Amino acid sequence: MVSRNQQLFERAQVFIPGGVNSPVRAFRSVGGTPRFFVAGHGARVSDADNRSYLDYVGSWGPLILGHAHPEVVAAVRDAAAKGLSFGAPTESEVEMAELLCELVPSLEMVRLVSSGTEATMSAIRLARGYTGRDVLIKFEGCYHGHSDSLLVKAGSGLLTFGNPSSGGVPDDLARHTLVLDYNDTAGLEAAFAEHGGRIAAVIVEPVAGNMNLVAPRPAFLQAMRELCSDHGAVLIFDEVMTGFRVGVGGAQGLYGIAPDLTTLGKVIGGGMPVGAFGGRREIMSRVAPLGPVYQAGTLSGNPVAVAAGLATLKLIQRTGFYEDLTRRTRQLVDGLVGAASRHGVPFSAQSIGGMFGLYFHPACPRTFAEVMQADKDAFNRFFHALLDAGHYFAPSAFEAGFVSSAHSEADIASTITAAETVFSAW
Ligand code: KE4
Repeated sequence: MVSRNQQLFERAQVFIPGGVNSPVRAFRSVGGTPRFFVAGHGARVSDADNRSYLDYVGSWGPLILGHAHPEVVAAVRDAAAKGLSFGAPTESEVEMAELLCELVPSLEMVRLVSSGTEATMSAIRLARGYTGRDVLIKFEGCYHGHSDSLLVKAGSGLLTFGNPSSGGVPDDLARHTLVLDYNDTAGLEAAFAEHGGRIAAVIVEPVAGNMNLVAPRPAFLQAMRELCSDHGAVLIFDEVMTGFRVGVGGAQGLYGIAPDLTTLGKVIGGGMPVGAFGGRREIMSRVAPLGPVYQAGTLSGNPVAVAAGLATLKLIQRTGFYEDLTRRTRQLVDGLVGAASRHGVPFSAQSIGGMFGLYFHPACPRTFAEVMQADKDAFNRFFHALLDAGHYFAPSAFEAGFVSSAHSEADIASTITAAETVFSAW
C-alpha cells in the first residue's frame, strides 16, 4: 500500500525541484520518503499518514516554544485581521528593533529582513562597503545561507582563496572568499598575517550548527575578535541559529564577546519569515537610505511575521525559561549517551542551551575533520529507527537538533526509552 507521504512526494516532484522547497527536506542524506506534515501542536507534529512524532527539528530552530503556541497564533491572527502587509513603516517594527537592541548586547541599530540568507548577505555587503575591502573569511562546515559569496569551498591550500561550492557562482566572486578551519586559531592568525589589510569581514557561527553541533574553543572566538579589531576587519557573528537559542543574549552573551555585526533569524520570527542584521551604529549608518550600502525588501518587517516574533520574544523572557530549556535538552543528551553506553554503541552527544548534537563517534567533534569521521550510516540507521518509533530528528548527520519549551520531561524520557530499545538491538 503506497503511503500518503509517498503519493505526495511523487506529486511534489513533478513541479518542485526534488519535491521540496529546501534541499535538506528531501531526505537525500538519510534516504527514504520525506514526511509531509499536516499539523503541529506543542512538541508534536503529525504527517499525511496520520502518524504523530515528537519533533526535535522545530522547523530548524524557530519553534523554541513548540508548534502553534496559542499566544503566538493569537498575535498572528490579530495582526492579519488588520492587514497582511503595507510596504510602509509600522509601530510593531519599531517595537521589534527596540527589543532586539535591548536583548542583544552588541546591537545599536538593526534592519529587519525576511530570512537568514538575506541577513548574512546584507551584513557582508555592509562590511565590504564600510571597509572598502573585498576579502571575506568563513569557515568550512559553517553555513550562512545561500548568497553567492558564501557558497564557496576551501581553496587548494589553507591560505588560498576559495572556489565555488555551487553551480552558478562566478569564480571571480568566489576568489574573494577565504575558507579556513573552524577552531583553528593558528590558521586564522596566519590568514590575517598574510591578508590582514584586505580583509573586509570574518563571518562565523559562534556555535557551529550546520556541520552538526561543534562548540567553539573560547580562545578561537577571542582571537577572532582581537584580530578583527587589530586589522580593521568587521567581525560578523551569524546568530541566525544561536540567537535566542543558546541563551537570551545568544552566543555573544554566553561567551562575552561583542561582534561588530550580528545576523539573526529563526527564533525572532517564531516560525514566520523574519531575519535581521545589526550592530555598531557607526557601521549600520552606512545602510541606505542613510548611507551608500543598498539593501531593501518588499516584505521586510512584515507586520504579521513581526507579530509572531514579538510574541515569541516576549514569552522567552519568562524567568527560568532558558534554565528549564537547557536542563531539558541536557536530559535528552545525557539519556541518549547513557543508553548507548549501556549497549556498547560508539556514541557521544552534547548540548548548549536548547540545541544539541548527536554523533556516532566516541567523542564530541571539535573540528570539521572530526565531524567527518563520525559514522554517517549509523546515524541514518538511528534516524529511521527513531522515526518509525515516532521521534523526528533532523534528516541529516550534519545538522544540530532542537528542543522546545513544549517538550515535557516525559516526552524526553520516551525518546530515551525508544533509543535504548534501538541500541539494545544494535
Ligand atoms: P535561511 O535563509 O534558511 O532563513 O537562513 C540561512 C542560515 C543562516 N545562518 C545560519 C547559521 C543558518 O543555520 C541558516 C539556515 N539553517 C538551515 C538549517 N541548518 C536551514 C534549513 C534549510 O536550509 O532548509
